[in-house]
Amino acid sequence: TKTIREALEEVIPKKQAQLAALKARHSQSVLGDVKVEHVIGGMRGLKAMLWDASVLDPLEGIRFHGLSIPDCQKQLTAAPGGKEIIAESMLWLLLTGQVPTEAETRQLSRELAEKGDLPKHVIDLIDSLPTTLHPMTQLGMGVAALNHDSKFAAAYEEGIKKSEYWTHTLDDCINLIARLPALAARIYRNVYKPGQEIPAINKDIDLVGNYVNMLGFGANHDLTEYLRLYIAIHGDHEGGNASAHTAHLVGSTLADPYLSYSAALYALAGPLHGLANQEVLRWQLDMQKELGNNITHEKIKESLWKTLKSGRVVPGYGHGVLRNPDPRFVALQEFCLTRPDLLADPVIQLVKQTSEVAPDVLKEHGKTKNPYPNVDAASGCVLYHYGLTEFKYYTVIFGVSRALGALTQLVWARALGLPLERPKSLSLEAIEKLVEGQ
Ligand code: AMX
Repeated sequence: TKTIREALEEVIPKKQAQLAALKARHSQSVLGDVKVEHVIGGMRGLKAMLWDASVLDPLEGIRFHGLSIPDCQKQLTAAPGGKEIIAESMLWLLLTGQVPTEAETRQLSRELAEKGDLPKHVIDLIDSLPTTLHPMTQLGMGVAALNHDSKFAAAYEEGIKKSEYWTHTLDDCINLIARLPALAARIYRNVYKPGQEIPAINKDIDLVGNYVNMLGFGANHDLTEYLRLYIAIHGDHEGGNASAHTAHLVGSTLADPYLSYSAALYALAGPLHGLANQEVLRWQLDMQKELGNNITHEKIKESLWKTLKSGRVVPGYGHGVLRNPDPRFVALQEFCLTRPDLLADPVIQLVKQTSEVAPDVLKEHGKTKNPYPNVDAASGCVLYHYGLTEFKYYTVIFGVSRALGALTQLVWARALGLPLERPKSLSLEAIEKLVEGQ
C-alpha cells in the first residue's frame, strides 16, 4: 500500500514534464481577451489561474479530476459501516488525481488521526477567546497559530532548494487537515457546550467520524454520514472562488500553508461566500415563522418577493459561475430523500418547496444570472434537523472541508514551481486611455 507521499512522488514528475512542455510550446498562445468588463466586473470568466484538481462547468457543475459527484459517490471509499464518501478518499483523489484503494484510504485516515492533536498553545489561545467572537474568526486565528510548527517555514529559514518546497508544504497541509477537526470541535464546545469533556481522537476511524465525536454527536450515525458527504463534496470548487483564490495568492508569497489557509478562511467568512449557509437557515426559519402552518407555493412566492423588494438577495440562490442547480445541492437533497425522518421535517420540506418556487421568482426579478439553488440552500437544514442548531457555526464546517482543495493546490503550486502572483492593475484614467478609439 502506497502512502499519500509516495503516490505524489510518482505523479509530480509527470505533471512537471507536462507543464514544461506546455510552457515551451505555448507560452505565448492566447486563451481569451481581457475586456473592460473583466477589470471592473470581479474578473468573472477571465481565464487567469492554473488549478488542476477540479473544474467547474457552468451547466453540469463541479468535477474532481474529471469525476462528477455521482461518479465519486460510486468510486470513492466510504467508512466501515457507512455509504457516503469520506474526506480521506476525496483528499487522495484531489492530491493525486487517482481513486485510492480502500487500504490507501484507511492508511491516510490513520495518518491523519495520529497527527490530529492540537498543540497546547493553540488550545490555550482558543480557550482564552471570548465566546462571543464569531466561530470563523476563532478558526482563522487557530489555523494561523498552528504555523508555530510549520515544517515549511522552518525548512525555508534554514535554506532549502525550490525543488524541495512541495515536500515540506505537504507535511504542513497534512498536519493542518489532521488538526482542523480538533480545532473546529474545540471552538464549538467552548462557544455552545462549555464545560463538557472532548473525547480523544480515535486512531481507528476516519477524520469526519472523529470530528463528529469531538463535536459531541458521535452517537448519531446519520449526522456522521451527512457530514462525511458534506465535507467531501465541499472539498474543492475550482480555483477562482474567493477562499481558494486567497489561499493560492497568499501561498504564492511562500507564506506557509497555515497562514495561507487562515487568510482563505476569512474570505470564506464573507456573506456572499461561505457565510451564506448561516444566512440561508436563518432566513428560512424566519419565513417559516412568518408563514405559519399550511405553507403553500403561493405564500412562499410572496415571501420571496418581500425579501427581494427589501433590497436583499435570496440567500442560497445564484452563483458566480454555475448556471444550473448545483449538483452539490442535488446530492444533499438526495440524502434527505432516502430518510423518512428528514423528509417529514417541516424545515426540510420548506427548503424543498422554496427550491421549487424561487427559480421562477428570480427569473421574473431578472437580475441574477443563475436563479437556481446553490449548495448552501440545502446544507444547513439537515444539520439543524439533527440538533446542530447553531447557524453561526455552519461556515466553520465549510472551512474544515474546503481545506482539502485549497491545501491540495498549495502542494501543487510548490511542486510546479509557480511564481508569486502579481496581476497588473490599472487606474480609471489608464483604462480610458487604453480603450479610447477602439
Ligand atoms: N437574490 C437576489 N439577487 C441576486 C441573487 C439572489 N440570490 N444572486 C444574484 N443577484 C443579483 C446580484 O446582486 C446582482 O445585482 P446588481 O446588479 O444589482 O448588483 C445581479 O443579480 C447579478 O449578479 P450575478 O452576476 O448573477 O451574481 P454574482 O456572480 O455577482 O454573485 C453570488 C454570485 C453567489 C454572490 C450571488 O448570486 C448572491 O449574492 N447569492 C446569494 C448569496 C449566496 O447564496 N451565496 C453563496 C454562494 C456559494 C458559496 O460561496 N457558498
